Amino acid sequence: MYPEGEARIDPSHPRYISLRERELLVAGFKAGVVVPEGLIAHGRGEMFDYLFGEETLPLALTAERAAAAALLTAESPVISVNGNLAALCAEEVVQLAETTGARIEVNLFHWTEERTKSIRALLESKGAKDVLAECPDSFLEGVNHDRGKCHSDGIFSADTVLVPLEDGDRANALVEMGKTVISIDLNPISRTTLFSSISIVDEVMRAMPNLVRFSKELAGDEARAKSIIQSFDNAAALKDMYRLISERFAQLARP
Ligand code: PTJ
Repeated sequence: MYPEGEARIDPSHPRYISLRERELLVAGFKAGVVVPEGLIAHGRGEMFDYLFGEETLPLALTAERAAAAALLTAESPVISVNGNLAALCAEEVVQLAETTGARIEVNLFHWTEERTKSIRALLESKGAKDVLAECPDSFLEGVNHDRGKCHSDGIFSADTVLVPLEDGDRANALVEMGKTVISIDLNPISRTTLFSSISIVDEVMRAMPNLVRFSKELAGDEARAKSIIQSFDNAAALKDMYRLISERFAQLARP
């Protein structure tokens, strides 16, 4: 789908992965999947990724394992897909839905029927089945923008929702409804990260394959999955993350 972008970047470039990711988003923008605001959002994320050395921290891996366990043991899990996630990780969304039995729902901040259709088509081209997209028939209370539009047999009735690159309002509304909310957001102090039940502070293109891997590893071992969830403490994990970031700066500040 993205020959133009892929052809321009030489894999020997030291920032190849990051540059390729940008090209995927630009191609997604040209295809009507990503909104211009999505390009800005990505830049905000990249800035935070420098704090983590552009790699998955062990703390993030622990959250990813707990998230996979939560999706596997949920009654009605849903993966919420926006434009950026579709452009970057469509295949992993489909794989994760397959390994965890989660439904896929297209949910947009900058909502248009046309975009929901394009994103559904992109997911289907990667093998997704039964994607909830057009014609949302429910609305989340407490969300005063289009992100509140959802499907009654998807996000509205789900017990566990994975929300990559989210805004805080909806994450909070979903938690208020009693759902387990799993976020993926590079900003360690965003409202989404602070409100979520399991906050994955990692780059989405690193986090999603990890979720797929962990869900394959844990599939069929419900006891282990449940014990992983029980021993995971989100608030403590975030505090450890803040400590790690401050230590990194303290080290840099040493004479
Ligand atoms: O497709 P739509 O219409 O639903 O719109 C999607 C965007 C992303 C434009 C919309 O959700 C939005 O405006 O998001 P925000 O409020 O800018 O939040 C995006 C969050 O995701 C920020 O905290 C970023 O740090 C973070 N982020 C951006 N890119 C990545 C990321 N986190 C992980 N991986 C990334 N690649």
